[in-house]
Amino acid sequence: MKKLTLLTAVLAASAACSFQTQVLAMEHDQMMGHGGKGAMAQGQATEATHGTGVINSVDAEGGSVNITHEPIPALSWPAMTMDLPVTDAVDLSGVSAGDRVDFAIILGSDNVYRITELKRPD
Ligand SMILES: [Cu+2]
Repeated sequence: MKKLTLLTAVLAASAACSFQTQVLAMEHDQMMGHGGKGAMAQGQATEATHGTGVINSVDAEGGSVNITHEPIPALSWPAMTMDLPVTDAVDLSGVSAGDRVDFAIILGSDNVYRITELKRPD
């Protein structure tokens, strides 16, 4: 009975997850594949890669944005919608949902991609 209750709770929690969360989880799986491979092949990925996209939401407190970016050939990334953390150098007060932005990302030594520059095109 306890197990059943737990299962029900888990299912309820899953159902509460938004469709977007499911999409993100899926894309993250894909990203592990292409992101990891590219990083391995290049060794230290300290050089910034540039991309463009549209901001869907900004989490200034958490230091991340949800962005729908165009393909980034240098990383073998297809166009996708994803959450990307930003570094402390990025001022998120200047961007909001719906903004088209140019950005630079770097793969950290912890294997996490972070936006290091984010700006609206001039
Ligand atoms: Cu992506």
